Amino acid sequence: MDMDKLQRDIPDLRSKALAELSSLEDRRTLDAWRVEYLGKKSEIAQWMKMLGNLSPDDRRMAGQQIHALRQTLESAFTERMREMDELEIERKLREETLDITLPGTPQAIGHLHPITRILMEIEDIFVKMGFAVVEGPEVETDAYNFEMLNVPKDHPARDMQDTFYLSEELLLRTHTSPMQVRVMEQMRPNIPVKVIVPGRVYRRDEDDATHSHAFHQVEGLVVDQNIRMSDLKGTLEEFAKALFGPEQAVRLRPSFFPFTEPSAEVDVRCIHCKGQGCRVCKQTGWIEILGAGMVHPNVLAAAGYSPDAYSGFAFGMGPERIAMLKYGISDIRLLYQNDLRFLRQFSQLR
Ligand code: 2NL
Repeated sequence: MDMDKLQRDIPDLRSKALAELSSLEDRRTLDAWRVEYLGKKSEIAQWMKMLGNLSPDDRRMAGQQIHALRQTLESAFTERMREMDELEIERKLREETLDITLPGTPQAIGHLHPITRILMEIEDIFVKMGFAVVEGPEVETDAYNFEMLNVPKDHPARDMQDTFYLSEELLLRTHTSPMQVRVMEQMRPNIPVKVIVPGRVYRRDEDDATHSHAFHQVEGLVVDQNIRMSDLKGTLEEFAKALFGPEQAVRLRPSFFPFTEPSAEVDVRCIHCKGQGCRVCKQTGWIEILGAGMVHPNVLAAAGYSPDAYSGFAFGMGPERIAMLKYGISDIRLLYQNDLRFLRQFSQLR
């Protein structure tokens, strides 16, 4: 073996092998490279075999150089393998990626009915003022629905509040007041009585844009010693501000209900024109939202409270009317027809 030639061949082989190695892109050619440069028939292997022909000095020197070359090629090979494994993993990750940022299939989750939401809103406001919320039966007795509310059998108010009768004595309630009478009886002698009663009520009415044979009511009742008309007005003022905004004002106009004396219709500043006058408020600047009054002495007495020692106020409102005003609904029947084209308009409201 020619030492001089070997001195040229070793660096030549190194640069040729390394250059080739860096151009290889897959395992199969990489394997072929290993066979060619590090295998049994490789130049390096042949050189090793021929080392025996050299003088001891040359042999040691050539041995070291060949050994160093082999180590260089081996570690370059290992490094290239590792690089290729990494590329392979990256490729796999890229190809097998699941795009979890893709939006899912939306589920229709629905939302509350506008009447339900108004009821909950009204309840919230009165609960914050210390009222309890109670519900009662829709089937009532004539006694609780009429007699104990100062509406005897021959009273003209029975015409306006005609209802559906199940028998002489049993009927579908025309207001939620019978439950308030029951609460007064059950609470006695505990005062104060301070409740609101939301619920469905009935009237013998022909359905049209503003009437329904079944609708809702929220009534409130406070009974204690020294309850005055100013307590009623203050409570309703707070309610109006909470429901329609802090600039709201209320106005009481004299009216008549058989179960209150004195009685009043309660107006708020028109929520559309803010009191300027418009079609909604018929140019008055005011809109009626409820009826109220001081509990009639006969009603207090019927529930077992002496009118000399106790007084109270009561009010009643229709959530349908409030929803129609607030959302600009022109026909009450839209609220009962379950037409999704109508109802979906309320899905985004708070
Ligand atoms: C209205 C008017 C009103 C009452 C309801 C009531 C209840 C008892 C005693 C006295 Cl237990 N009054 N309720 C009082 C005045 C008016 O409702 O226009 N509702 C929609």
